[in-house]
Amino acid sequence: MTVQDNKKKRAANAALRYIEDGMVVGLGTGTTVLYLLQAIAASKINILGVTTSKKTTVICQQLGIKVTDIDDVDHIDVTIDGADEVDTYMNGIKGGGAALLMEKIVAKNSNKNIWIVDDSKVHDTLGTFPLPVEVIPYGSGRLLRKFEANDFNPVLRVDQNHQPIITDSGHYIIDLHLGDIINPQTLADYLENQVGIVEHGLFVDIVDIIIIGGDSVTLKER
Ligand code: ABF
Repeated sequence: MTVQDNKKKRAANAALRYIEDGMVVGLGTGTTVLYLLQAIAASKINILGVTTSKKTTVICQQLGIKVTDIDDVDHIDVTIDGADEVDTYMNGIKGGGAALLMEKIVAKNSNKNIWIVDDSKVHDTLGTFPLPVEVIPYGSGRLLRKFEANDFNPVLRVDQNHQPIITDSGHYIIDLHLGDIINPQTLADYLENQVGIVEHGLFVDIVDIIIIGGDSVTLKER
């Protein structure tokens, strides 16, 4: 196991303290969350999971973690997810795993949101990680050109066959290579007003607690 994997696992294990028997728990996507799912399964804590991707649903089924659809619960006690980048204001970029739309739907419907990250994800300002934007395939070429005109350095995310990747919801992902994002909320407001954009990977004022796996575990709380 690499040093970074150890840090991810440390953060994931520290998140267990926020899960109690009988809770409805939003379950994120990514490798750090995989450590969390393994820890939940090993702990025998009885939860009802609401997943953020088909990938996470399959892992839960393999581990014996009960899952249900978001529309079949009246609340989500806590959601624990990863992130691609977090800043010192507790804003984040998510979507590296192409799950940002369902992640944001689950997060926005959760009583509490916790991110588990390794310390390589923490930066003073967002933007080191390219910002994923989920778009409708129809007209995505025009959006690409609009982003290019704005100097957003957009790249349509493709698979190993150079075909556009298709998200669980049937959309494309365009990654914006922006450099430092000085005002995430301003950029979020702009993106949310562009026709054809389904959702973006800026998570502003959403998370309550960030658990950072490093040489030890650090908590950041809003
Ligand atoms: C998820 O966490 C995704 O949006 C993001 O890609 C992932 C982080 O991945 P990992 O935990 O594998 O570093 O929210």
